[in-house]
Amino acid sequence: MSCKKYSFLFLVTSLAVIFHGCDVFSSGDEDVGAAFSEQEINSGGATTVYDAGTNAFSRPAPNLSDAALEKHNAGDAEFEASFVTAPAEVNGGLGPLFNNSNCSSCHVNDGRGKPFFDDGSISSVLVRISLNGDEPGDPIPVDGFGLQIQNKAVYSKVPEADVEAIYDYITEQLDDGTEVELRDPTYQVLNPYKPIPSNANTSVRTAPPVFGLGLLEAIPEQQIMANADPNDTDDDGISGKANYVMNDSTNQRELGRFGWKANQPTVIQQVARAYQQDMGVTTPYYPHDNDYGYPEAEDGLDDDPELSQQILEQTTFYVQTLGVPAKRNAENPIVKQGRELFQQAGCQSCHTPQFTTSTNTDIDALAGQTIFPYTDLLLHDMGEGLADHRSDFKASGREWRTPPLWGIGLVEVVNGHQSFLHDGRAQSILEAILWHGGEAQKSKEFVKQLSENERKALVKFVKSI
Ligand code: HEC
Ligand code: HEC
Ligand SMILES: [Ca+2]
Ligand SMILES: [Ca+2]
Ligand SMILES: [Ca+2]
Repeated sequence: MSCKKYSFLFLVTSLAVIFHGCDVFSSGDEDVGAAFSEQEINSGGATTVYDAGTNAFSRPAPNLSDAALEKHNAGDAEFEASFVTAPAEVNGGLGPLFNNSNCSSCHVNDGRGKPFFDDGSISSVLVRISLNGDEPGDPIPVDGFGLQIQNKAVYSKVPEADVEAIYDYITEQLDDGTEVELRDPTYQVLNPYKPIPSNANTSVRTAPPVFGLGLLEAIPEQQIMANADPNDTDDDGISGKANYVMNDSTNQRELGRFGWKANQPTVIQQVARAYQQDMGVTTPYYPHDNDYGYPEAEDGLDDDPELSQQILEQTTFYVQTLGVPAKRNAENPIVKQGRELFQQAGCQSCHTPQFTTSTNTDIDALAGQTIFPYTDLLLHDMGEGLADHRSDFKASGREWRTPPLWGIGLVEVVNGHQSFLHDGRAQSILEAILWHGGEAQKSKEFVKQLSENERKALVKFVKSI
């Protein structure tokens, strides 16, 4: 090979590097922001998985031991298992009242449920009910209905009620004149088996994704409390309040972390509640049918608990050890610009980027991981537009837990729809942002005055998380 050719090649390569460099480091005349670190790209630390397809939420954490992986796989099968009317040889005990017959029909592909079908009929959502109003307090069950409406029942039994959504559309005008349509739902409880008291409050919830939950459970409480500012003493307009909820296995109040109002303290309690309330399946954790004075909720069989402690623990382990998808498009300059705008808008006051899990965890693979979930796991007043007027322990009728944003850009490919916020009303990231009010009003106003390109950059960043 001649020397000439070599230097020519060298010239071409260095030019390419220079042009590539320009592309990455500048857009117009401004610096668009720093590169993402290796740590930030691996959102789940050593539990990170590199799959941006339909199975992105369904991969086991790659750092599980062989024994842990075996338990995870057993739980995977349980998560998919459909339950049937008792008595049955396998997976008996469904209902008599229930919302769905398996976990994965609501948490589709370990992801997000679809809120309502186009005709307004219910899909993978559930409706909480209680006598609570706006003021914080322990949930008060409604006689004959309890704390959740079961809209299905096994053969020959009568479900509690149906629920339907009616969608209206309201227009939000951005500062540059662009109009964005927001889907505004009204819910109706239809055909109750007996009248529902007029002072009962309901709250519609969609099924959130279930990966990375063991990591969120392993964040030390002090790290979460360090961001709490319930009386807004630093006067930045953001409070951040911890929910304290009942741990039914210890009968102690504990920090709530799971559910849209952080009303569950641990993954195992959330899963045991799902078996009991969503599927009507009893476990040693909740050995009784979900009966609150409605005889149809009893199967009359002496078969409780219908599910063993071992299976309950396997299913719990499964959701605790699902890996977190890696950040996508980290090299894209627009994504870097979007991160700057995210910070300028103050989104990170609630969507806290980073935590490190405890070094002392029951599950080895989850210990000491630096993670990027983009949630503070605290409650915030989100304004009247999102209020459900139904309190849940310390959460008022206007407060919601900041949801994690990791993987949110993959919902479309995993679930084939985009439905965001607690009841799935928002059909795009921008719509979700425009519903933000209350403590997040300033962030929303900031987004409204952005140019079209800046809005796109912000959304592209959120979708890369
Ligand atoms: C009828 C639909 C439905 C079924 C069936 C269902 N879930 Fe859920 N799941 C939900 C909804 C809705 C929420 C949010 C509840 C809330 O905010 O109050 C949820 C929340 C959760 C959470 C907390 C997630 C978070 O980020 O806070 C976990 C874990 C979970 N479910 C696991 C399960 C498991 C395991 C099963 C099966 C045993 C199951 N679910 C069955 C709808 C369902
Ligand atoms: C005051 C705290 C707060 C601030 C500031 C805030 N958010 Fe949120 N965010 C929340 C809460 C709480 C919810 C859940 C509300 C609900 O479901 O009703 C949420 C929901 C979302 C969702 C939907 C998540 C899901 O899982 O459905 C997105 C996307 C989002 N926020 C992005 C942003 C962006 C971008 C900003 C900055 C422009 C921002 N948020 C600022 C608290 C905040
Ligand atoms: Ca049962
Ligand atoms: Ca009920
Ligand atoms: Ca504050």
